[in-house]
Amino acid sequence: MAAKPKHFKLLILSWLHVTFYPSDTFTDATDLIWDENGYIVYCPCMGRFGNQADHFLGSLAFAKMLNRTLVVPPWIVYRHHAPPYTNVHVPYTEFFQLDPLKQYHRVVALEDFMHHLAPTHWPLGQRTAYCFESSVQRSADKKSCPMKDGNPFGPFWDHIGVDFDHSIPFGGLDSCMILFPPAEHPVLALAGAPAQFPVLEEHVGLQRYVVWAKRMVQDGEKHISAELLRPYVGIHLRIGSDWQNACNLLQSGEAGPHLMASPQCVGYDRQTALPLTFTMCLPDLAEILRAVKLWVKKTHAHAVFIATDSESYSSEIEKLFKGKVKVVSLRPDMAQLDLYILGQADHFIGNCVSSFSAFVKRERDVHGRRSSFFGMDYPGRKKGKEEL
Ligand SMILES: Nc1nc2c(ncn2[C@@H]2O[C@H](COP(=O)(O)OP(=O)(O)OP(=O)(O)O)[C@@H](O)[C@H]2O)c(=O)[nH]1
Ligand SMILES: *[C@@H]1O[C@H](CO)[C@@H](O)[C@H](O)[C@H]1NC(C)=O
Repeated sequence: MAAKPKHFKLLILSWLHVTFYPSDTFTDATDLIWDENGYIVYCPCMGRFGNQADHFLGSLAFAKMLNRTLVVPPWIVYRHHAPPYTNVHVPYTEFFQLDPLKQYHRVVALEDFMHHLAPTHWPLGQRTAYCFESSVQRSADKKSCPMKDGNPFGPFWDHIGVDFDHSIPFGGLDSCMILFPPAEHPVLALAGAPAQFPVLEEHVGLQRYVVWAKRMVQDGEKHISAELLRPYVGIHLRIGSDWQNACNLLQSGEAGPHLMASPQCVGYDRQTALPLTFTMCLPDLAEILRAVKLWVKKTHAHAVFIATDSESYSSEIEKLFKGKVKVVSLRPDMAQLDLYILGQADHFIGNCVSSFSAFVKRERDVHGRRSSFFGMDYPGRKKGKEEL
């Protein structure tokens, strides 16, 4: 029965340029027993990877609170600059393992849910959309949930072959538990993640259940041993033109210390949040070199790994160490390879405002590995005076 998704997987992997290993990722259909307490299905329709990951953690917590099984969606990857020039839906299990999530709460991959459970328990003609009353107001007929309006909404549900037959609007997520008992509302299908961005402080620790897939580990470790030397410092440069626009909000005073992922370094409490400087959002070359020099020295690093959304400044960084430190930037087709290698670094310097950096920071925290940010050498402290 698993033949269909496996075959489909090959198609995805062919453009991701990942080696295909026989799958350990698809659940044996026999483990799938219908959960009488119901399911939550959602589209990770906001943002790219970092945003989707934040939303995933919150959704996991929400499913646990409602005691419904979370249907784990694929990652939506926007391949508009390169083949296949569309959205690609990459199963969760391409990057991470499903089983560790089960230590926290019941989950099923969306692909498995659609293949094994939906035909009997969520059949055609009985698919209800649940959405906020406010979004119904925006729909064409003012009655339906606009589940498939626009990109990425339409392509997501089309990808799994879902059309909605009914709509049930509701006021807010906290009313779901009372309004929708699972006996009458077995599958809560939501237009977006039942979660906040950035991830709430109390859900940051759920990162421990997000464990890399074996093939990601193999691929990542192969690069680390072939191209890097330990100890190495990993840095994330989020400096491209889209990012410059976001950081300009700080320059113009339109944003306070809480801008996107920044609570991770300035603190979650608005009252006590540390200042968020422009350099923290958009480090210039001088700051990049300063921070790299500091942490290479402190960790006695032999290599620097650069993940970047645009420029790598690798020749400038090489010059800084007069060729004595190996400088590596892979610019992989698949951003997750950068994430993996940053996660394994002996020290990580991230961008406090970026949710891509936040993914790495959370993972490193789980494993007790040290991180800092550009413009903030000691996260959560105003001045980096304390010793390591
Ligand atoms: N390979 C690679 N891709 C990156 C890097 N930095 C950013 N990107 C790409 O840019 C995307 C940025 O979006 P997010 O992952 O949501 O992270 P973010 O930095 O909070 O950015 P916004 O969502 O644009 O606010 C990532 O998902 C990657 O696709 C990097 O260092 N390496
Ligand atoms: C939660 O759901 C599971 C699985 O359906 C069920 O066994 C369990 O009794 C439920 N717990 C509560 C507190 O309702």
